[in-house]
Amino acid sequence: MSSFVRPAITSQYRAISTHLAIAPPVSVVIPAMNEAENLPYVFKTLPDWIHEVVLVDGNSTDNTVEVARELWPDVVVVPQRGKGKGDALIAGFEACTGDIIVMVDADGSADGQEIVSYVSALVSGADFAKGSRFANSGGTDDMTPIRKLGNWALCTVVNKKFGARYTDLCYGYNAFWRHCLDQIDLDCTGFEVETLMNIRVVKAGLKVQEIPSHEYLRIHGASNLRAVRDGLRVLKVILKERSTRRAQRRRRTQATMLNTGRGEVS
Ligand SMILES: Nc1nc2c(ncn2[C@@H]2O[C@H](COP(=O)(O)OP(=O)(O)OP(=O)(O)O)[C@@H](O)[C@H]2O)c(=O)[nH]1
Ligand SMILES: [Mg+2]
Repeated sequence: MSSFVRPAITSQYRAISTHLAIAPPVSVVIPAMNEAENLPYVFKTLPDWIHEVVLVDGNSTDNTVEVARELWPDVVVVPQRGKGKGDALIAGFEACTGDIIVMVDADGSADGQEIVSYVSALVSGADFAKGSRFANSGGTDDMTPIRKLGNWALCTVVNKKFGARYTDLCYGYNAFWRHCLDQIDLDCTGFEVETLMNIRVVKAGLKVQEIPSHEYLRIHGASNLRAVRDGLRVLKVILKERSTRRAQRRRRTQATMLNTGRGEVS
């Protein structure tokens, strides 16, 4: 008789589509500043297999928090200490308890039904599932031609400078395994957060999979993004990340030369 004892199943698999069952719990982080009118559209599209929803409230002056609690009674509300979307997301990530974290905007522009595609990529081996409006079958109803041009130019610079192969850069619909956070150490406050994540995952050598995504029009209210101001902040992040990469390379070369006795460093 065989002495093999089947190991106990510690985590429960659950179906997230007709083709896929997963074990890891999935957290959804929603940064929201005065989005009460949009939240019904956002929550309506979220799948019911989500482990938790973390809403980071940017000191909303409307009833964003009350509406969120009404729509999703178990919602975890994180009051934002600082300012900006980046600051909100960092606070939200800290509060998540799931193994997988999905970022979803609260303006009704993201379809929660796409989460299954992001999660599928992650459980199939990707570390970071990056939404793209310009990958095949992605799209946007929301971007003006000038914003498309700016995004394309910044994306081209990132691809060239960091060896990435992105088709989109400044897009807020992404998902990743929680362990990525240890490797990308986020430290920014504004809309440049998405670019910073996209650069740091490449610098950290993480496996990135682009997910075609459709961005719908913001349903109610006005955008908090200012194309020129925020475009410049994105450019600043790219240049800063580039110079720290150069400094890291220099330090590595110097260390190698010292170790091999091929040079002296002053
Ligand atoms: N908590 C919090 N959320 C914010 C802050 N700034 C923006 N957000 C949220 O971040 C999400 C994206 O912001 P939007 O204003 O839609 O900006 P965007 O999607 O980049 O730009 P558009 O394409 O023009 O809509 C929305 O859910 C906002 O409510 C902030 O300072 N704090
Ligand atoms: Mg938006």
